[in-house]
Amino acid sequence: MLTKAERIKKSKAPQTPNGLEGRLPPGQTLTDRFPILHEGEVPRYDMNEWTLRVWGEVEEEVTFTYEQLMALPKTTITTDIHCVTRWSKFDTAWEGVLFRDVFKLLKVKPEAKYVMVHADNDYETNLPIEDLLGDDILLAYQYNGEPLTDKHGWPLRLLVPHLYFWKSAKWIRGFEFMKEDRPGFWERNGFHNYADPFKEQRFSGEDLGLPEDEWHHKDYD
Ligand SMILES: Nc1nc2c(c(=O)[nH]1)N[C@H]1C(S)=C(S)[C@@H](COP(=O)(O)O)O[C@H]1N2
Ligand SMILES: [Mo]
Repeated sequence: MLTKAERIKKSKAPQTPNGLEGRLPPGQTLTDRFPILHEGEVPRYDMNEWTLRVWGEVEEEVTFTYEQLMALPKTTITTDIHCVTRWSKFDTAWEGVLFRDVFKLLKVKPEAKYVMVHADNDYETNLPIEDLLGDDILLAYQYNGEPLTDKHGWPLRLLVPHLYFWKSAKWIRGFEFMKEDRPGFWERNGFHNYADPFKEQRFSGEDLGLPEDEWHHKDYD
């Protein structure tokens, strides 16, 4: 049984079409469709119960309701996205709250350097805090002018355009601030810890534990 990382390693790298160098990362193919990829089932929510929780290296834990997040300033972003399974999509349009605008409301301890993003169902992905403070890092609730669909992460997903798309966790539920880095789900399963698509940071080089049939929920819209 091939793991996801092993399968991608075996896939043939496409040639970058002329004129797209610099914008299309190496080994990627452009798509107009919007693939749907995730582990497990699409979660269902009672929005009266839904929260986004912040904990770890913070002076105070904070829990946001959806209403509180919706009341924060809105930001719209048009950006390219790149998935490690070799598709990229240009000019995707998102609306949400800048991570930075939420960060300002928190009392994160100075010794915190990393964030573990917690999402349903039992998904985690790790990033340096610095990578979340840019002006294109969103907690997104709209795509192309419409509310996110369930499959693309409604009610709230992270958008981190400069890293492979597995870092853009769907169905986010919490941020854990950490002094030391710790690998998330794909980062423990053969994928790169940082994941810069322009440097082709796809794999970790370690042994892989996850068979492909455990992530077969692949779909498009
Ligand atoms: N909660 C959660 N978020 C997730 C995943 C997941 O399995 N669970 N998969 C990641 C991966 S591997 C990819 S490529 C993108 C896909 O997002 P999309 O389905 O909107 O294209 O979601 C990321 N976010
Ligand atoms: Mo992915």
